[in-house]
Amino acid sequence: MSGTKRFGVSIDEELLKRFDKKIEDRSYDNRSEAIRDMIRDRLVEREWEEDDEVMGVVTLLYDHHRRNLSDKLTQRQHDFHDLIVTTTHLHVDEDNCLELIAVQGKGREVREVANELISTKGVVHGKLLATSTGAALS
Ligand code: NI
Repeated sequence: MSGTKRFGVSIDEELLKRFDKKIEDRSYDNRSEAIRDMIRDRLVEREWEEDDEVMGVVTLLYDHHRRNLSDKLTQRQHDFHDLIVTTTHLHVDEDNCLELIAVQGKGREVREVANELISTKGVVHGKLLATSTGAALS
């Protein structure tokens, strides 16, 4: 990590008031950490836009009684085995399963595997959490 620099920012008073309220709601102790997080968040978005190496987590909620669904999801994960880092399966209750699938690869490939899994018929709720390898953030 490189050294820390301080810089001043001119900002509209009303906008700053709204910003302070927002960061207070999110439990930030100070503006600096909130601003650093916003910058990192934008940099991560940029990694995805630029099709850089990224990481993500796909969540899939489904009823395992649904015919062939578990097999289909497993097959799709094997189809993309080079992008899947790990999978965790939680038996939420007697019917519902939640899978957490960590994926790594180029932004476009990771989005593709996420879309393939989430759009599988029978998946009740699916989401892609888009994050980073961290290589460009430190
Ligand atoms: Ni299960």
